[in-house]
Amino acid sequence: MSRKKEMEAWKWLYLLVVLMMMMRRGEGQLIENFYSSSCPNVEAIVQQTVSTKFSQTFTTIPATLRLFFHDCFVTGCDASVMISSPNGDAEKDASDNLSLAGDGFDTVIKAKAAVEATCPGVVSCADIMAIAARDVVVLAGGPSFSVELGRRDGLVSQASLVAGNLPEPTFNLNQLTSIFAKNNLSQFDMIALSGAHTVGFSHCSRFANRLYSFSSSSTVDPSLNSNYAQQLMSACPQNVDPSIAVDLDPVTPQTFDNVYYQNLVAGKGLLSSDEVLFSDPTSQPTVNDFAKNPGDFNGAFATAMRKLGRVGVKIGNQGQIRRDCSAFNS
Ligand code: HEM
Ligand SMILES: *[C@@H]1O[C@H](CO)[C@@H](O)[C@H](O)[C@H]1NC(C)=O
Ligand SMILES: CC(=O)N[C@H]1CO[C@H](CO)[C@@H](O)[C@@H]1O
Repeated sequence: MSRKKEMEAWKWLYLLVVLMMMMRRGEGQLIENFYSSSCPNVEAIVQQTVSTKFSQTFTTIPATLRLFFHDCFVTGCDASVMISSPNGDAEKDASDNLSLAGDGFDTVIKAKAAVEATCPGVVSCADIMAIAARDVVVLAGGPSFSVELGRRDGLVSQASLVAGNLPEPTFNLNQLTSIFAKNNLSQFDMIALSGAHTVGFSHCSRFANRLYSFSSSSTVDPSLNSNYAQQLMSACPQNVDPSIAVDLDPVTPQTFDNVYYQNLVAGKGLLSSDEVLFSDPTSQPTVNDFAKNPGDFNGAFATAMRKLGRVGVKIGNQGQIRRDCSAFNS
């Protein structure tokens, strides 16, 4: 090869590498300072709205956190769960979403309105949800972490896409692990994210089988602490009003802490899917560690939330930046 041809070849190789790096960037990457020039105060604006809403009702915390989780597990973190359909067939209308508390939707809609007032048409609803989910954790006393941004809002929201994509409270460890694995989350991440059940409520119907019809040999789930089982039976008598709900964390229901794991060790996990994390010997060591070491839980939770925020994201020119979080742009 002549000297000139060699130079030419190197030049092409260099261009190819640069191009591949640019494509990679456009492909799957979120970045922390995505809005640093287009909407530098976005995080402060969202935080302000979330804390105002929190001062009105504590439900802001669990409702916003669960909304983010459900959004991410169904067609990715793309605010598809926010869409309202006049026909009642959007993602939020699916039976698994029936119990998503209205305060989560309200928080995101208010934060979007505040952001639009300063930076119209720039910040996605999906990013606002991710920031708000972090902010509620911090407001309840949990760990802070930086949120990666650059998500675009999805163009699809269908109730029929929900079934099979969300974990059920009756799942065993393998079922829990595999539904999280489908979303690039490890069993360790799953155990840490379950710690979100340190706040919020569950309706009686989601665990009543543990009290009244557990198995042929025992009507009450033997992994339940017996005093706790008694308490639950009085809060949730058979045929109770379906709107009745009880605290997921009976000890510190309004603090984002590791007491959830101490409850599991004590047989006070409300859902089967909570208690199984302690009763299964595979996950028990991690539960014991999180119960004893709040720092380990906080670190694992923050890492897992960032990973959750990457699930199925749309970036670059995919999707759109919705003007109204509850409707696709027309
Ligand atoms: C590990 C598998 C999980 C299962 C089986 C599960 C199941 C449930 C169920 C059945 C409820 C009660 C809903 C109701 O009756 O209203 C609930 C509530 C809740 N879940 Fe989960 N969940 C899981 C993981 C997660 C994750 C990963 C998060 C967030 C990171 C989360 C956040 C919440 C919150 C905050 C509530 C309380 C909602 C409220 O009070 O409005 N859950 N979950
Ligand atoms: C999981 O990660 C792989 C590799 O980075 C990616 O291609 C895939 O889209 C991710 N899946 C989800 C649900 O985010
Ligand atoms: C909060 C919310 O939008 N919940 C909806 C869930 O789905 C049912 C219908 O299945 C709606 O009636 C709820 O409003």
